[in-house]
Amino acid sequence: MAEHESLEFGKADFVLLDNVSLEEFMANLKLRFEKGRIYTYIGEVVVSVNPYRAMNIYGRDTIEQYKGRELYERPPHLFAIADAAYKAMKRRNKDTCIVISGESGAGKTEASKYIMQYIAAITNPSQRAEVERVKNMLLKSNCVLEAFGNAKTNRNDNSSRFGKYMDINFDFKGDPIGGHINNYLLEKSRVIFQQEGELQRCFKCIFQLMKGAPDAQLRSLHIQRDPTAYTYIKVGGQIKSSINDSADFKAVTDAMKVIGFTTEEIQTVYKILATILHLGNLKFGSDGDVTLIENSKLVSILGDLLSTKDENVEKALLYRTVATGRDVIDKQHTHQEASYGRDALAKAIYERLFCWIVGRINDIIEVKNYDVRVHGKNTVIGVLDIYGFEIFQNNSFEQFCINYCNEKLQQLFIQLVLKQEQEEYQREGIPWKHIDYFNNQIIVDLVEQQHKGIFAVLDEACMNVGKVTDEMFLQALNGKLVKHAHYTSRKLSPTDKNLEFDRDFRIRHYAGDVAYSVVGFIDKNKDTLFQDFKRLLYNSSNPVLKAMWPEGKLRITEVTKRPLTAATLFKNSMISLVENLASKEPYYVRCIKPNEVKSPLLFEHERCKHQVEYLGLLENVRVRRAGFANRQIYPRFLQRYKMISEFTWPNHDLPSDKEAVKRLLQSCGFEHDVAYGKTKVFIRTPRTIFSLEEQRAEMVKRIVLFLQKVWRGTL
Ligand code: AD9
Ligand code: MG
Repeated sequence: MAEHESLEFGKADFVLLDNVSLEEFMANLKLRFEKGRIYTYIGEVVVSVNPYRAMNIYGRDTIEQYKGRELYERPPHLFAIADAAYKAMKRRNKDTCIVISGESGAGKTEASKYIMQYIAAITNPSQRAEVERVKNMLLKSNCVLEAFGNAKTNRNDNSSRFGKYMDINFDFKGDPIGGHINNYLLEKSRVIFQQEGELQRCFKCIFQLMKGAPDAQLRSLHIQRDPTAYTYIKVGGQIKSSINDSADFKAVTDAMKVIGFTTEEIQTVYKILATILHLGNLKFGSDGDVTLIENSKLVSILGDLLSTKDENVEKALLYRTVATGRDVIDKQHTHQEASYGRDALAKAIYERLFCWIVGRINDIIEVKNYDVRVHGKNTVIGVLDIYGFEIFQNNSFEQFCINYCNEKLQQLFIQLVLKQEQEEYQREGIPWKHIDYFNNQIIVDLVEQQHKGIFAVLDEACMNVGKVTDEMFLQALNGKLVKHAHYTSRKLSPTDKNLEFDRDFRIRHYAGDVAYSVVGFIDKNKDTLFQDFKRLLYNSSNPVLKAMWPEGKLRITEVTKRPLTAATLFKNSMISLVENLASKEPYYVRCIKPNEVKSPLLFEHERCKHQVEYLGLLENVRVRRAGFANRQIYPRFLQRYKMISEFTWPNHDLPSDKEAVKRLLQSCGFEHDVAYGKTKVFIRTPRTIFSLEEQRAEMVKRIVLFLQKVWRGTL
């Protein structure tokens, strides 16, 4: 427990509060925020409040202060938790993970970067060139992923629009030797549309290209510097570039080079961005029954950028090849289908580009030539930085997935921190007053349960052969979930003033109520991209582009399988993410956003209180306070510490190991700080463990000296 700070900064660990009440918790959080102490512990959990200003607490000297130290020795910091995860990994050969959670704009991505910087700074003392190279690439990959996966939203100027889980692999010396990134559902609808009237922008890389690329490069891409010239990115209304776009373009391009992207690959990346901008400007018209492209000049630009013939581009935009029995025919799109196809193409090539970038980074950073027999066990630290819970003016399928993901992570926190802990005390017969918390499993089930869950109902609607509308999907939901305590809609609660539209359904999430508009759910879930586009891209003479679209190889008659829906893919990826995290030793960073206006001075009491409540922090303090920092089964405890007591060294004659441990702890004066369970001894404060460790080290030294004397015959 961190007690070393002066009380004028408040309590460094919420466990030390005099009374565990919401008022005291909030008062302490506020005091610390105002005094510039943005981190506070709950045992080993770090609570962080976004300072919204540059803090001088991440430099080299601070890193040195935390390196190799125990949590309680220094003021609370992300570095301490990173060090704890690192030590657990190195000393005990454990895979660990750091789960960073909190709502949009709370500081998760910044925290994940500081954690990675810390790990990079404390490893590889011998400056091995290969390890330096890996570290550099791991850090540089952040810059590239942020450019392609982040965007300005009305909640955060640099909002992650994808989820990221990064494993860092270590060798037996504890030095990073590689890594792997898993990315989760990119909000690709942002490519073609950003909510109007808000501070929303398209992905950062688009603006970086426009502002930062040299004239010649832009000319070759047929791109103007003026964002208002492009339909897709001017929808949001906020088209001002940010100050950094130009410098960032250079930094991102350099980072891609350092990571190992070839010149051709980098050029293709920017060609794809240009393709998207041009696609947005493509207009369809009609001549009688025939659908036409009005600005056909763009077709030849697209042909040029995609390294394919103009007529192929035109055909893919206007026709669809369909197999009817044995015949294959070209069916012309209606005006509406053509527009749909164009937008689907823009979104799909962006998403594919993003996944390809992640894949390329993985190819380069993955651990190579590692032989367990030579190098020992390869362990990992995983860092999870995923989109935070969000509520916009208009919430759609993407927000639904993002908020479901946050429900899953909250459930993991409950499982690991609240539930398991209490269950163990009960199992072991330790006197325990149960601490109540809201278990959100019911909401997780509401979304993911087979047959009855919202995803299942959505998938069923999408399976129907006939035309199913979003409204029909809503009706199906209303029918299935009429009695669910966390679900409602205008139809089910006609007098509810907070439900504005007929098209909305509302979920009572653990973090608050969110109304989702069903408009677009069916389309986004089906996520159809006409096969013709896949073939178009696969047949490009640009090998990089071609490699991104391997499925374009299939002829129309060979495509039989219906692809998995977006919801099913996302659900499966979340389930495996949670399984992966649960298999590691978890460390938590809980981020809080102090205000909505990005101010370093404002601590909005109600906003913060709401977050503290839904993150379950008070319950966390209660469990922690009533709980024990360390537990060990009796034989293992004895094995480690028996030498520090005359009653147990070298062997004990007590009736059981439990009795022996009792006697040992009594003789050392730790009786007040422990409890005896059926199979384990529970130790309340870490200090007791450290003290036992010190005494053990001292005794081991003496025993070794003694034995040396015996051997030398000098005793
Ligand atoms: V989202 O779910 O991706 O929309 P995050 O990731 O939680 O969100 P982010 O880390 O991007 O939020 O933080 C938002 C902004 O707060 C940053 O761009 C910084 O301007 C600011 N911030 C966050 N943490 C710190 C910090 N430790 N020091 C200084 C910070 N500024
Ligand atoms: Mg983020």
